[in-house]
Amino acid sequence: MKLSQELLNNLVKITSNSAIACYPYIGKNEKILADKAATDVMRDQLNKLNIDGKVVIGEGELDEAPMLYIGEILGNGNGPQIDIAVDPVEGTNFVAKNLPGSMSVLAVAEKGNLLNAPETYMDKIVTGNHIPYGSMDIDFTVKKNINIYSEITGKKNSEIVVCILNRPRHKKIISELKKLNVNIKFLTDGDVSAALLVSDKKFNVDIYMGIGGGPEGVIAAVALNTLGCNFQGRFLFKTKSDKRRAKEMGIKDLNKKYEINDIVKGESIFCATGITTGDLMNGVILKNGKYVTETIVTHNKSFLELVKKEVSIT
Ligand code: VTB
Repeated sequence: MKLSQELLNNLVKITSNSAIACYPYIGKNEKILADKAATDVMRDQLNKLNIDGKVVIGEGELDEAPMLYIGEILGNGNGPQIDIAVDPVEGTNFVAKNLPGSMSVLAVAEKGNLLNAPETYMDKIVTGNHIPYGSMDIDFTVKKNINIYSEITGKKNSEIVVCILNRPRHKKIISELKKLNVNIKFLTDGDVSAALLVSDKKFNVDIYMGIGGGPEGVIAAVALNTLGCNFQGRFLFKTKSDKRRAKEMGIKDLNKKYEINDIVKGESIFCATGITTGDLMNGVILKNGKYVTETIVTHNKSFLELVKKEVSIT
């Protein structure tokens, strides 16, 4: 394996430590400080790894440093060449307000195997591995997608749960879902974890849909790939500078619909550590002077699927 078990263990430690770095900021209404604390730890610890890494999904461009920026080189250079996607704090508002569901996230793939994506919105549709590939499509109407889902699963509309970000841009989709008598799970933020909720029946989410962050879509796709779920997305480029930036990053067709295989290839690892407790995992706990964290990990080549790992750090 090119991405070793040692690398995986190190990544778990890094997201754990960046989650712990946020602990003092939970419920302090300081989302910028929380993000900076997590980012500093993530950068510092990634730089110590035996990797020749490059950030392909980050939090902005060079001029927006100190965030981990697209194109930033990480690691000591002595190891595998890898592409890195970072989201030091997914759900900064959740940390600031002490609400459920914030996490610290890293995803890696062999060099050239993770989509280089700009910071823009993405229209997404995500379903679990019980739905055959290609059944549903972001270009179908909401009604058609729901009908297809209902036919495949035998569920009535009133038994289907669709998860979507609660945003004005989704007014039309939401009103169609209501008309169809489909249940809605509204998100305030955090569509990386929301996309993963389709992966297991216990989360009671059938479909994730709507417009969220593009980087978050790419990161979620790494985990969904290992889990055998379906993900389709299309970037939305509004301004001229968005479009120019996308072209510079190698995106030729701005209207392309991305399937998982267009986003991540080869070996990949996804790691997410809870900061505040959410649907997927517990948040950071401080007990007897030790921090205990919970991380979910996927590694497609070792068939590691949503394994939870606990790390204690004194
Ligand atoms: C989502 C959500 C993120 O951004 O991607 C969202 O998952 C999209 O942007 O947690 P808007 O808030 O502008 O709708 C976040 O909320 C923050 O990165």
